[in-house]
Amino acid sequence: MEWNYLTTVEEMEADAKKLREMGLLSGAETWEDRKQNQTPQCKFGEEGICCRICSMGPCRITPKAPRGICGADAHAIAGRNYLRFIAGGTAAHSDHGREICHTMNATERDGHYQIHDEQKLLKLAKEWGVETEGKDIYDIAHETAHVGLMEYGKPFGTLNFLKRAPEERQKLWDDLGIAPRAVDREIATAMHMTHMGNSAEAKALVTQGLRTGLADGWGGSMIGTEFSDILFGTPMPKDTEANLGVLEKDMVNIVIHGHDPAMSEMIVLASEDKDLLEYARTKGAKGINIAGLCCTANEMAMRHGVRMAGNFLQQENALLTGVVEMIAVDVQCIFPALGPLSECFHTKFITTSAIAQIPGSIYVKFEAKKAREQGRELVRMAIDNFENRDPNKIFIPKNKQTATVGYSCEAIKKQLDTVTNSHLDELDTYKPLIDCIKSGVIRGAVAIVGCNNPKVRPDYSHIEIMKKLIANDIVIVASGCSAQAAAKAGLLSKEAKEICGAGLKRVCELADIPPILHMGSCVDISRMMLLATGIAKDWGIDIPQVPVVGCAPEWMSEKAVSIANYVVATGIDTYLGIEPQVKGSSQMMELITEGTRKMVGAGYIINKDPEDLVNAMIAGIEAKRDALGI
Ligand code: SF4
Ligand code: MSK
Repeated sequence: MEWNYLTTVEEMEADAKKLREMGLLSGAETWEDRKQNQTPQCKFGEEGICCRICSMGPCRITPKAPRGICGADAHAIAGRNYLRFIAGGTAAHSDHGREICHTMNATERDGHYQIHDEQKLLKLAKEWGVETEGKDIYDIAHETAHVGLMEYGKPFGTLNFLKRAPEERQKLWDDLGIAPRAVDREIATAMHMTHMGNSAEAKALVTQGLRTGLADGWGGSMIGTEFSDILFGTPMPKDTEANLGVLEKDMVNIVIHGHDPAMSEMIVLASEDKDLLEYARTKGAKGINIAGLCCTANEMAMRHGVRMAGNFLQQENALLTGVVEMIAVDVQCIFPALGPLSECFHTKFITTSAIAQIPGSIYVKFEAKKAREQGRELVRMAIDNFENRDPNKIFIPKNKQTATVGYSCEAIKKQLDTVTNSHLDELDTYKPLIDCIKSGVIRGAVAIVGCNNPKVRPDYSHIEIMKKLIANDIVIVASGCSAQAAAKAGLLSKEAKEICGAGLKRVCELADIPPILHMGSCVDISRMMLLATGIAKDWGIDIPQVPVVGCAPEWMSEKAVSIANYVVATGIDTYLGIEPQVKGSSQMMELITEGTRKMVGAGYIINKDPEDLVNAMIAGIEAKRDALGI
């Protein structure tokens, strides 16, 4: 039977168009308007050959002027810009992880934050050598948080989590000198190397890029993920819904946006408080509806089933519906445009972190020791704002899809156990998945991650690439805004098995999973590194041999380049639909595509055409299968 349940990109674009037209009546502008004003974009910036890291500049490279005033050539300038990009991304992910450590350090048995996964905490404490015998779980939490915090600045040694990688990888990283030391040390080294008058050699800059990226993926991000699981619970499959249709006309709508789950956790809890629900009713609302954007949405969807209003380029559209009483943000991927945009509506724009202070917002600094009360105050403020809606400005698109989210590594293994008649000693293994890959029932796996980018048609590449991969029996793990693109289309629903190849469809039926597994937020790409590691270890091969690749078809942020670097350094080829800004240097282009392959066994494959990109991925996976003789 033909299954015709997906929401198409055309339908999403029609919703966006209508919202934009409505917005224009209220004086609102969106990224589409601003993009037009920014076109054409600066070619020197696009090619990475503009340098402004000292005040002798800015210098830009042309055939007539092949060197900056200090003598830096295109390779030096593009390489330094690239490394600074990575350092920015690593800093953002890792500082997020550090904040979560502080939140864990603030946990108390009767406090605002508590421990929700004691087993995971005990396991981590043991891994890190924290004594657990006869100790209160909260003392263990605080000591483990201290060890986590030391990972950012310890003076000696390398990061603790590197020991989780396959031994071949660890040795390779040591031999190449890219095993990251403390997280902050690698970011500082990257900034120091790129200061005026230091490294001008492209290869040295790319090598430090790999080490800085590893400090993110096997450091800051992995800490963020592990500690979030301990604090808020390790995700298990949950049903939810996605797209702007999750906003409710008759309810108080609060949109949470950003990355750090600590603040939004308190808003979600407050929205369930009976007295606040009653208060909302006294104001004429039928209830309190929390909806998420970007990675905060992923965090809350996979632990609470909170519905997802959309991904990165949908943040303005959420406000344009005219029914958002409050948008509360934490850190990262927040458009400064939300300030002026919220003023076109009744929406209260709340910033909560000193890291992301934005004009036009109300700044409520979130503090772990007051968090529960602060969450309640914000919800109350949103309820009070319900009566200020302008009925003439309301349009809620109908489109929404069901989705199953929350496939942590633990959840994937648990689900796989349902397909085999595993003996107890076979539990906690990826062997059923490996058997499926070996037999060809599943050809391989792709990790699809990353943002939207106005340089390409939003969501189109994500969705088209995913559809073709699953039709070719390739299972997908997804995170971040890519996972939300899939959710909006309906590809995270179990029914999406109907558009899979026969092999993957059968696996989805047996394991009761969707063909695209939602693994969480951007920091949760660290989960994907552990998944690849687990498969390689259980298979008995090195990571680059596994028929698994990564893909970021619409990436835009510094964080994405940091991610791409740790994925490549982990030995996983990474397919990009947006070009890194280094094209002005032939050396840099060679280094990021082929040079890293010689070092770590993986590199970038770059193609702006989604059809060509997905075909290259399928060919890449088949080549890995051939090499294994399967
Ligand atoms: Fe120009 Fe060199 Fe200064 Fe860069 S570091 S701005 S290339 S003089
Ligand atoms: S939110 S980094 S736009 S994936 Fe993690 Fe989305 Fe990219 Fe932000």
